[in-house]
Amino acid sequence: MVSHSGRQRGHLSITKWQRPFQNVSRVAVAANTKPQCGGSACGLPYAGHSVFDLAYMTFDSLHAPAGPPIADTEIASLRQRLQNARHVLVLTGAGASAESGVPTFRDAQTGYWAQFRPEEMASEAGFLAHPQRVWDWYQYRRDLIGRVMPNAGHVALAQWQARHPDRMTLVTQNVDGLHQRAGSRPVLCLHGNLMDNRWLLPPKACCDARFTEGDAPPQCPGCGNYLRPGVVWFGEALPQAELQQAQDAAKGCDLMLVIGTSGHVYPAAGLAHIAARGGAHVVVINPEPTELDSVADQCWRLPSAQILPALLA
Ligand code: BJW
Repeated sequence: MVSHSGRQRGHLSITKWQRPFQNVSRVAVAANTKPQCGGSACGLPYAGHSVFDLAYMTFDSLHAPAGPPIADTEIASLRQRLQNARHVLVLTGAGASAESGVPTFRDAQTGYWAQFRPEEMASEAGFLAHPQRVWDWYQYRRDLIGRVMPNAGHVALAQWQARHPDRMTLVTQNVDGLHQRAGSRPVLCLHGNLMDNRWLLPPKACCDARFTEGDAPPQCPGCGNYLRPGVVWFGEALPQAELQQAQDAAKGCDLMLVIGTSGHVYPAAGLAHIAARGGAHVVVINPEPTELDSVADQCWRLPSAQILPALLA
């Protein structure tokens, strides 16, 4: 089941579409969810699931065919590594929230939004060219985030972090606040927060957000300065303190979990390179191949909300 290549890489060869998901019942129980499909898309009613069940039920779990479990020895071995690790760095990306029902960044352009490239939407140039379009996209995503819940993966990370204070640094590229809502503290947010706004240009005395209104991108009535989402767009600097702490943690960790990120975007993706260079054992958890697989010691091709509760129990 485990193949080794490159840097002693082991791939648990289970992919989202080719092979059935593993461990559905075990993880679903850990997350207080039920493994069987409850979605109306599958023709079954939600009956039998409590509100709590539904809140933590993962989108993929609902639609995943059942399959043979991951080798318990693999899980046990990584759990042992976690227990023995001096310091664990966790880097999450959009895939960590996929099973909450949040489209990944590169899947976020669904429906109407599919016609626009992410780079067009998440950049200052894109905003200045089409402020209404970009603002509407963010409002759409804010509305969506307000309606979803942390999934079993977020909860498992938060609980492990609480049980092992000072042994985990949780770094996220996500702007959805779901780690925080699951109880994780602290969370180093490299790309800001979707729910925040800030002024596009340094605010003048006239810039007062109370006087902005309506569905249009809010503008200062005095100078026309725009309010924009408090996220980090392409070409913009990441928050310096958070990035520094994340890089320090990458240098100092002996185990790194890279969860639900394509590994396309730097400097966040660079954390895995730093950790690997420092001798840390790097594990990628993602149902699809990623750009960071080549620096990983192990790649578990699994949806994170399904495997993290078992791994971090
Ligand atoms: C599952 C799953 C399940 C599905 N379970 N997994 C070095 C080399 C090349 C380029 C650069 C470089 N250094 C910098 C750059 C330029 C640029 C960059 O990286 N470009 C690349 C595209 C090539 N970087 C920047 O511009 C950064 N700034 C910078 O470097 O500034 C320098 C500077 C210094 C001083 C002054 C001024 C400037 C900024 C990057 C900001 C990124 N911002 C965004 C938008 C945030 C706001 C918003 O959300 O709208 O952040 S872009 C977008 O990508 C978002 C994400 O956080 C980020 C990462 O995406 P992520 O999380 O990996 O999502 P996806 O969708 O790509 O992948 C999802 C994954 O989940 C997939 O792999 C799935 O398989 C998986 N998945 N279901 C687990 N159930």
